[in-house]
This record gives sequence, structure tokens and C-alpha cells, in this order.
Amino acid sequence: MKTVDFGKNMKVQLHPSNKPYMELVQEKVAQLELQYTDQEDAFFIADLGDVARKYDKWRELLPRVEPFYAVKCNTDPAVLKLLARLGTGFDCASQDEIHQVLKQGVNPDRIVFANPVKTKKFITYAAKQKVDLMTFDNVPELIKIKNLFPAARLVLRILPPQDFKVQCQLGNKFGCHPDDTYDLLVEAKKLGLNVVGISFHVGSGVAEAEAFSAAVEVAAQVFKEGEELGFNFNLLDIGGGFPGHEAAPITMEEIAPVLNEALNKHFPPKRNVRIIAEPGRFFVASAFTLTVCVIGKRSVRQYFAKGKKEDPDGKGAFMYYVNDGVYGSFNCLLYDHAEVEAKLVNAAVNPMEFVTSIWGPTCDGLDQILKATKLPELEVGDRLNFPDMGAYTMCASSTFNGMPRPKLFYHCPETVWNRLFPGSLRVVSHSVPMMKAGHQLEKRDMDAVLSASPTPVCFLDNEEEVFKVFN
Ligand code: ORX
Repeated sequence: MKTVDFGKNMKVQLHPSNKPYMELVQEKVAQLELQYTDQEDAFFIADLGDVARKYDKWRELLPRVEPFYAVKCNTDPAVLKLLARLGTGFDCASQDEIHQVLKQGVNPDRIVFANPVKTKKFITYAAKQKVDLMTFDNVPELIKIKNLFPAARLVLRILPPQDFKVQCQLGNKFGCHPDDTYDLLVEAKKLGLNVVGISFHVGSGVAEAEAFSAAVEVAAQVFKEGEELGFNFNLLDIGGGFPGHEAAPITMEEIAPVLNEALNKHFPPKRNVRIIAEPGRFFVASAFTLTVCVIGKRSVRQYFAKGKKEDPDGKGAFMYYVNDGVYGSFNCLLYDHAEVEAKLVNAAVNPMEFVTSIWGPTCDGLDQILKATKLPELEVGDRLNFPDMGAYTMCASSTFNGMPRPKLFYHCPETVWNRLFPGSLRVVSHSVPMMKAGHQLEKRDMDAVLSASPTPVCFLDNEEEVFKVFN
């Protein structure tokens, strides 16, 4: 197994590209079980190759739109580092998010501070760091910006039409209604501020492609207002909401043609408007899977009468307690209205299925992950895997009741890694002969070591090679 050092505490294990993810999970479980103390731990496997594939897909499907990854969705440093290397921009909501992104060596002009209500401290920090592109949707925000960062390039966030299905509505909180945009732009003009364009966010987890085309149309109308007032608008920010996993109600392939058509109609290339977006879940949802351990079990046959909905066949039902829950990574059930699916990590001893509820580890009745799914009977120590757990999970989790957060292991198919970081896996050690104490290294061998790689490479043992590529 090859391991790449991707920075501080970030080791990426490389695997053959055709390896199914469940095999990776099974291998990891086997490995943990060898280390007795860790054997129950819940863990994420993050496939960085999946994030890279999403980037390719974005370029292919929305070639006119520059993605600015919504950091709030998953602030994992390896994800940020990878996206920074791939060349995306970043949508930040706070000082800390800006700091995390700048730490990756990202230029401040690749950041949009896309929170329409910012603290004064955050605005001052953005000014100091030269992060000058930021959104607003109200007059008090304009006044704060006038006082703290008058040279900022401002983007007016409008309220897009609300008639479309989304996983999380955000129109109740942010966005200037199109009836009020003209007056707000007049205020910006009076304050002498530089408004450069329009943004919208249709809502997280959109289910209808027309949500985007309708919003683009409204944005085009507000562009006209801005131009009438003498602003030189050159930026359209189409926000986030793009689906990130296969089971989503709509695919990127379905959204792209509708969105591209609307962009080409209202913002044809000859208009020279830069188009950016703020996708979060699109990049990370499917890249992370979470594996938990059954830490407790209860048979609830006695609660259900035979023939009732919960137990139609009178077989009884089971409750399982696992070591992550809604106060942890499954906070997405509450905050993101997510739906999750439990998969068996190993084949069941007996395939007969029972009505099953799955509960988190805290002493709280709310801490339920699945109410009534169907699974074969499990035992304490068995593992369950939840795919598509990369968006709005660990970033908002707590350690309520003292429950630890899951471990995190990074993976990447070797072919993808080689494409992303060509030449990074040269092994110098192969050319060095085995040496005994007192053995003199010949000049030829020394030259091989010194010339083969600018970065140190070491062998831990015969099975694991560690490649140090990045600081
Ligand atoms: O939409 C929401 O409810 C919350 N905001 C996400 C968001 C994104 C991009 N731009 C802005 C946002 O507010 C301005 C990213 O959305 P997505 O990951 O769907 O692409 C997120 C709520 C999470 N529970």
C-alpha cells in the first residue's frame, strides 16, 4: 500500500482505481480490529479522487462557470488543499474560513466573501487580507462596508423566485427582493460604493433545474437597473445548490443544459460578464463515507402487535445503537434535511430482514438516525456504512455527551493521484542497496539518492511506502 504525505497529519493512501469503496471499508475495519483499542471507532473514508472527478465534471458541464467552493459545506483541510491545487475559487462565510483558505496559499482574488451579513471584525479582516469581493443585501451592511472597506467590490445578492423545490430554503433569510433592488442600488451609489454584479442562491440541494434559469432571468433584469444607475456590472454569481450524490432528486447533467441556455440567452459571452458559482455539496457529498460500529442492541418484539405497520409479519424488530449520531456527523438529518442509507459492511450471517431502527450514542431520545429501515439481524461489533456523508456533516458536529468525532482516512486511486501530481511518486529507495553496519555507500548509489527526488522518501517496512510530497 502506498501512502502519500499530503501535509500536516494528512496521509493519503493510494489504491487501484477499480477497487470498490466497500472493499476499502472492509480493509480498514480489518486493520482497526488488529489494533485492539481502536476496534470500535467510527471512521470516515474520504476519496480525494472523487473530489477531483467532480472538478472535471464541472468543467465539462458548465464550462462558462468558475466554481468557488462553499467552504462551509466541509472544511476538511485536504479537500481545501486539493481544490486549491485544482484551481477553484472559494466562497467563505467568516474570518476563519477566509483564514483556512489563505493558509493553502490561495490568492485573495480567488475568494468571495459570500455572507450578506458580516461582523465588523470580519469586514476589517477581509480588508486587511485584500479579500475585496463580498456580497450584501441591505443598507446597514452597505454602511458598515463604507466605514470599514470602502474599496470593496460589492455583489448584490437578490432573492431568486421561490417557487421551486429545494432541500434547504434560504429565501426566508437572505436576498434582496427584486422590488427593492433599485432603491438599494441607489443607496450604494449615494455612498459611492463599487457594486460590480449580482448574486443569488437558489437554496441548498435544488430539485428543479428551472430554479436556476428563473433566477438568471431576474438577475439579468437587476443588471439593467445597475447599468441604468451607471454601475459597471461585470460579475454574475449563481450561488450553490448543485447536487452532489447519485440519489439526489436531480442530476448535474439535467441542470447543466437548462442553466447554460439561460446564461447564453441573458449573459452571452460577448457581454463579457464573469460567471462564478458557489457549489458546496456538489464537490464533497459523495467523496466521504462514514462507517459506524453497533455498540448496543435491543429486541423490541414486545412493542409491536403482529399485523401492524411496524411489524406486519410478526417477526419482531430490532433497535441498534451506533457510535455516531445526530449530535455528531448525522446532524445533517436535522440541519440539512438529509436522508441517509445504511449498508452492511460484511455479509449478514442470516439474510432474513427485520424492521430496524438505528440510534446514536447519546442519552437523548432525539438521537435517532433511521426510524424504520429493513436490515438482517446484527450483533454488537458489526459495522454499518453510510455513503454520501461528505456535505454538512463533520463541519457542524459536536461532541455532546463526550462522544468522540470519527476518525478520518484519506484515499485516492493511484491513477488519479498521478494525474493530479505527476512525478510525485518517484521512489529513490529502490535504487539503494541493502546495507550492513559499516558499509560504505558507493558514489553511484549516493548520486541516485541525491538526484532522484527533491523531497525525502522513506520506507516504513516492506508493505508501506511513504512518499513525502508536500509540506
Ligand atoms: O442554502 C443553505 O441553506 C445553506 N447555504 C449554503 C450555501 C451554498 C452556497 N452559497 C451560499 C450558501 O448559503 C450563499 C452552498 O450550497 P450547496 O452546498 O448546496 O451547494 C446550507 C445549509 C446546509 N444545511
